[in-house]
Amino acid sequence: MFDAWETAENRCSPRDVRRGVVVCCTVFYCALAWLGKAPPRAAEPRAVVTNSLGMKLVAIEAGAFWMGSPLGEPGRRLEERRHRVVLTAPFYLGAYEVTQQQYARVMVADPSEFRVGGAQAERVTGEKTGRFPVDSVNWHAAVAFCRRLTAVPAEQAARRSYRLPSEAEWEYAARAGTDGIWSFGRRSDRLTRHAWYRRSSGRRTHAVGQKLPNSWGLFDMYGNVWEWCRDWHSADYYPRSPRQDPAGPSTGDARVLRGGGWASGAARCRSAARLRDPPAVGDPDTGFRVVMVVSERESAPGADTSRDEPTGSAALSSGRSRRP
Ligand SMILES: [Ca+2]
Repeated sequence: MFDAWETAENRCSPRDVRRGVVVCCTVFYCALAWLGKAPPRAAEPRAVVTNSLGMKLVAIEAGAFWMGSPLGEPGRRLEERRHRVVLTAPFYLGAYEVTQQQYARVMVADPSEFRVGGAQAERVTGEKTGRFPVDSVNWHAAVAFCRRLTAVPAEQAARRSYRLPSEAEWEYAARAGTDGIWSFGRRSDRLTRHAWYRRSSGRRTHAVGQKLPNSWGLFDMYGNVWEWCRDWHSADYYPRSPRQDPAGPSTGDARVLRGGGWASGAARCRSAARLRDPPAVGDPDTGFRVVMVVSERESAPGADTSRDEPTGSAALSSGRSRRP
């Protein structure tokens, strides 16, 4: 009988062994995820471009994902209806939020409250805030930053243009291939390792890039400052949004913000959490990061949100939000 087991037909082939390993690993990881103890995903090597301003931008591939949150997710709001989204074009996304130093070099002025001379200077006494995220920036000013950066001769020569991310692009990047509450899992006690938020921030912003990134190399996607997206906000948009490259409603009275900020609770920092603010409002927990697109054509295209951008002082004025 034992001889029979030793026949070539009955020996485990290398393929059988590999299958066994894959099955065991899958069961193991599913079990950990079910228990909320999924190990952090290893960082995936991705192309990073450094532009003429010193900003690092991470290559994000086209792909599909589940946008929104499932029924039962803690902190979920009705507007987060889960749906499938396909992004058909690759893009680059800032590895960090735009900093005060970068903003000031492009826009000359800096609206930030968390800096010397700012309205909340006493909270950052003795600190160099150049690498803190720009705060108190309204949507119009963020769009103007993208346009002016696109017009920089070195960026034109490299055929690179800048804009705000669409809401779908932002969530796709924040999830980094995951579909849970946060890219690192579902345990809120781990958020302090990834985010400056209500329980970890000391009620102020912090230099970008100090917390753990997600597996695509993106820092501070949760917390520090809320990040403007390009889209108009509508609470009932998801059920009617196109599956492919959704760009938000055609009009509205508020723009989308994502990721939570230094004053936010854990629920507001979820991958699916949405916020809205009028575009002329810039709160001290509001900033942004940029998308970069490299053109194949001879001349780089301009930022594509100019139709909504006012000119002059209106672009830089800042009010306070009436957030829900
Ligand atoms: Ca952020």
